[in-house]
Amino acid sequence: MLSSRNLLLKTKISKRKQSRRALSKKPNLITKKPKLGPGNQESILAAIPHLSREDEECEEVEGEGEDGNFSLKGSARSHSHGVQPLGNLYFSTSSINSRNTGLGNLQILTDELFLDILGLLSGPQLGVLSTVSKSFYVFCNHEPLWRNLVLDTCQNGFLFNGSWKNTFVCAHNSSFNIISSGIKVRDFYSDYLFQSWLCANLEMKPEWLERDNIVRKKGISVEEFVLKFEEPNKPVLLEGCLDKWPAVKKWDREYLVEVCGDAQFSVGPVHMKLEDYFRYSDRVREERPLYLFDPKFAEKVPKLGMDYEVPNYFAEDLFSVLGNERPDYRWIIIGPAGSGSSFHIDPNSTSAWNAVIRGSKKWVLFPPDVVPPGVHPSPDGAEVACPVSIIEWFMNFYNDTKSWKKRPVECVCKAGEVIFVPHGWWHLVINLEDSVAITQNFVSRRNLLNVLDFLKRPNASTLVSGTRDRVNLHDKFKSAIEASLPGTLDELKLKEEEKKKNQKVSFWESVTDSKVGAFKFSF
Ligand SMILES: O=C(O)CCC(=O)C(=O)O
Repeated sequence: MLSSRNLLLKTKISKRKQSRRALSKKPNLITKKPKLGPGNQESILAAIPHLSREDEECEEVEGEGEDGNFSLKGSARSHSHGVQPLGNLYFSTSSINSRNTGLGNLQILTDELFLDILGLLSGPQLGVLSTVSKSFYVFCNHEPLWRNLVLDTCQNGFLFNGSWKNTFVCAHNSSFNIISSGIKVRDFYSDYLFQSWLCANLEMKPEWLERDNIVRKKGISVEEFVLKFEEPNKPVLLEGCLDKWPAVKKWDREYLVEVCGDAQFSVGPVHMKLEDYFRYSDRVREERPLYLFDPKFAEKVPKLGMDYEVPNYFAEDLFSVLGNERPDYRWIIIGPAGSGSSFHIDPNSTSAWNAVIRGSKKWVLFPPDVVPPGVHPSPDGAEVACPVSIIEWFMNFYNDTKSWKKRPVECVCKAGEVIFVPHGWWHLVINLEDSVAITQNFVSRRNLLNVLDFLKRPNASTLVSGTRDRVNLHDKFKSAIEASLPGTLDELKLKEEEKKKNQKVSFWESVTDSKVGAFKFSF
């Protein structure tokens, strides 16, 4: 039995990517990981003491990289099937990779491709295949395969049972309960499978959290907020504006579970009771935990809607002219440490506020003209490819931002604080502890023309989100604004033209010497 061990990691982690729709507020879309290009397949050069011994049961792994580079979570357990990074093969005396011997002719397939093929199979088929060889056993027990099976087959929720495989088996045959945590396979090396385990077990490094360069304000007036932040479209962290929210006092776990009762909330592609979600989030250890992200929470549990009120700064919400036809606009967000939202831009070109009620969140924001490193939007902006997990982005790309001219705006937003996310800004969020938050997206006069332009884009049917009638949203919204606020659009257009004219003048003034009417040159 092994107990605590120090990992000696010298890693160059392979950069895995996943695709997701960028502009929908659905952080847990289950999407396929695109194949990695050769440039991304650097192996992990690691010297990890061999953790794989058959018969070992869940030894705890502790410690920090030799060079202080990576820390594993205190409760981290070694890979349940003993998978090691490929670099370890070079330190092995046997130089056998049982991944290959056990796959036979299929060993030429990449791990991603092989897993994609296994992803086409049913649970029973995977179970049978896992008996073919030790290598098949490891691949067929890869937890994300079972997670997808559970999410595909248990639309009405699931009772998490320690692992996704156990959960699947118990959901389909409640008398059957697998207790074993699995067999360790000796000499199995795979960067791809190892990375998944590593990302699930890594602690956020202190240096990823220390940069806090957002502007913080307490008690500013609405006018100041509009002038200094909303008008120039800049993020700000607002302190002290949730002081009167009953939610801040009341929303501990016991209260929420009681008040929510049997209400079913959206968790990725499934719906589940809050109590069942907590059962999952307390037990799970995965690189991208499912996030509870529900746009109808206040309709489902009206008491939740009564426990908070929109801060004054965001009171104007012009989508409300659409009544019930407005796109989704408010969400309760609940998730464990490590859950969060990978890089995206908010839907329909709206701005947002996000209020933390419990826990804390690390934010990284890039302005609209800067695509974050490691993020690849499709030309029409409808799809984004980015690393599979948020922690993977930090491992592989965070350091790149240090040398960028336009460095991101960053902060840790704690319970009781609210962040303003201006429209068009890329943002990534990771929960540092179990967190509960409320977020709302809104359109004010400052952003109305821009939202209307967005809704009118030729590919509105793929870009617009949060509503069924994506194509007609522009016309409906415009007509409703004209009916409820006559003259507003003309007024705003006039103002915008004035602004453009002034900008032109000031640019002209900046390149000419206005007194002599000649160009200014500087050599
Ligand atoms: O995970 C979070 O709290 C952030 C959510 C988010 O980015 C969003 O609602 O756009």
